[in-house]
Amino acid sequence: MIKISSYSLILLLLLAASVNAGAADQKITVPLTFDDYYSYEDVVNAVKALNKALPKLTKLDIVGKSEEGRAIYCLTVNNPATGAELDKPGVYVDGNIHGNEIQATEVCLYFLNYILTKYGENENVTELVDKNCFYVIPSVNVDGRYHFFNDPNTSSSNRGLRRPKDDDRDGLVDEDFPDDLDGDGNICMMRKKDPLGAYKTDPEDPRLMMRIKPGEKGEWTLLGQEGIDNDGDGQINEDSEGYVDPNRNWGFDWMPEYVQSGAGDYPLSGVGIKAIASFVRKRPNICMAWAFHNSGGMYLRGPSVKKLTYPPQDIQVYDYLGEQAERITPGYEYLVGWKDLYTTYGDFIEWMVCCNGTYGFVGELFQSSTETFKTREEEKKVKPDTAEERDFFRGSNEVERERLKFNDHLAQGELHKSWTAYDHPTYGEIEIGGWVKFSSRLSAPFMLKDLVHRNAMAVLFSAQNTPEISMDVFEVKKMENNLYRLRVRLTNTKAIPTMNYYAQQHKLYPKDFLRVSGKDINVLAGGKLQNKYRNTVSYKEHKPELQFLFVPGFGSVEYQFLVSGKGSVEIKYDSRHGGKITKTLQLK
Ligand SMILES: [Ca+2]
Ligand SMILES: [Ca+2]
Ligand SMILES: [Ca+2]
Ligand SMILES: [Ca+2]
Ligand SMILES: [Zn+2]
Repeated sequence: MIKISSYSLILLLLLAASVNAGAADQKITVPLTFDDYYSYEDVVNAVKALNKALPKLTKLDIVGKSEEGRAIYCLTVNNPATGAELDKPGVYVDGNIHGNEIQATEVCLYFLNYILTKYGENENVTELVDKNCFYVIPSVNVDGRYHFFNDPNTSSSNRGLRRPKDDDRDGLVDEDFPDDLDGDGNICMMRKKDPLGAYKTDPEDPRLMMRIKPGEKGEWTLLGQEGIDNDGDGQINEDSEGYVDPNRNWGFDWMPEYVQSGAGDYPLSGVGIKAIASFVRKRPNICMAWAFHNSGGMYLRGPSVKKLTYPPQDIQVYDYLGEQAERITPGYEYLVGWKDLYTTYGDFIEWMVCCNGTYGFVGELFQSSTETFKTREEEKKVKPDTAEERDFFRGSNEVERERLKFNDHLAQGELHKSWTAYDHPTYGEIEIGGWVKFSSRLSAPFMLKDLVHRNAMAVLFSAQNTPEISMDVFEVKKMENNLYRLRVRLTNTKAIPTMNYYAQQHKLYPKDFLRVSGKDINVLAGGKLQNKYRNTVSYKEHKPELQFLFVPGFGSVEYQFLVSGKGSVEIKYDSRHGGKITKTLQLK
């Protein structure tokens, strides 16, 4: 009897769940809106809605599944009328590889929504979509996103992969998460009144504490994040989810856990990470990659370690794109990973650049400096200008006081929880309070639209600069009876070369080729035309009909062929990143 009733209850629950899922489906329509954050389910419904609204321009793939079996979606944007996917420069964009960095997904969704809804209306966008193929994975760490929305968290928890790991080596895995003691959905901080404590109340704002000076009397001891000792081992919150950092688990310059924390057991051990790697490897046309994160207001390029160098010609390309991105999003800085931030091993963008030969940027969204409550004049007196000043202010109450004013007057108190009494099983009488989950690294929703638009435009600028190649047979000269001289020019009107210099240096894949062929012709000689006026040519010794080359950004290359015979001649250019062009002509 009990069995039957609980069974029917489950059925009812399932039914209710599917009705709800249907309702959520209907809720999200194109154009998407960006006035609040999308949950994992919302993201799935959003990419489905985009795919459904523009079926000719889009293809929706499940790239793979996560550790917990959630689908990782990629929406591919390609106009088949202007060519096949792999024949066009590929631009890859993803976000939310760190589960808590949720607005990175909104940048991806905004970018998709923008190019798809403006297609056919806006000339620049139409041109951009016709020329490129876009691969957009809005949420990489889908488990992290799911748990960030659905579980109590800080703004920094649920970053990693859901690969259980015994952090405190007690034989149990993930057995002591922080606990939402007061049940408000956030993991905040705990403090206890203590005359021997190292902190006292900040006289300017009693919600803040500051370190006591030597000799001063203390008032508070900080007890860390909200939680209890779940496994009774004497420690609190010592073993929560994971930890494998999905952005330290890639295949280039991977280092084990004792060198790089969060590395995982071996490269690409994350199941979703491996699936994305395979997906990318099947798309050799990708020449530009973006990965969005959420801390600091930066456009970062590699190298991510000091010992690695990029060729200077690649750095010119990065500077061109990075400096423009800085202008598009005022306040963001274009920086170099290892030098300006810190060394990382096994990160995604470095894998894109150094294994796949793309260009790549990490977009670190969110700047706390935009959360201001001051006039410009007042702000100048407080806001740190230089990196040294920023370091000085970091962790000081100067910045925290400003954040609290923003919380009070622009978010009406929703970002910070006031200290409230709680009876803790281990610590006794304590207080719980501090910043809530949807604060700190996340823009207040009213600021979201500006953030996603500017960052999507930085991606768009790089996509406007993927190789755009034209072929010009600028001379067909009859030398004598059946001997002809052909001169071919390949021109790139954009900044990104058809093969980056790092990929050439490390022979990551074959160069572009230019092939001259025809049924009744014979290519006697062929090579790069160094100077067309002085007729200097570097002839290739073997197989002169097939030339290996690349076309630099904002530049051109010229080739010369000596051909005997007559009739139809086909000249074919084939490039991973620059597309394919074929021209035919008649020798007579
Ligand atoms: Ca453990
Ligand atoms: Ca763990
Ligand atoms: Ca414990
Ligand atoms: Ca334990
Ligand atoms: Zn991140």
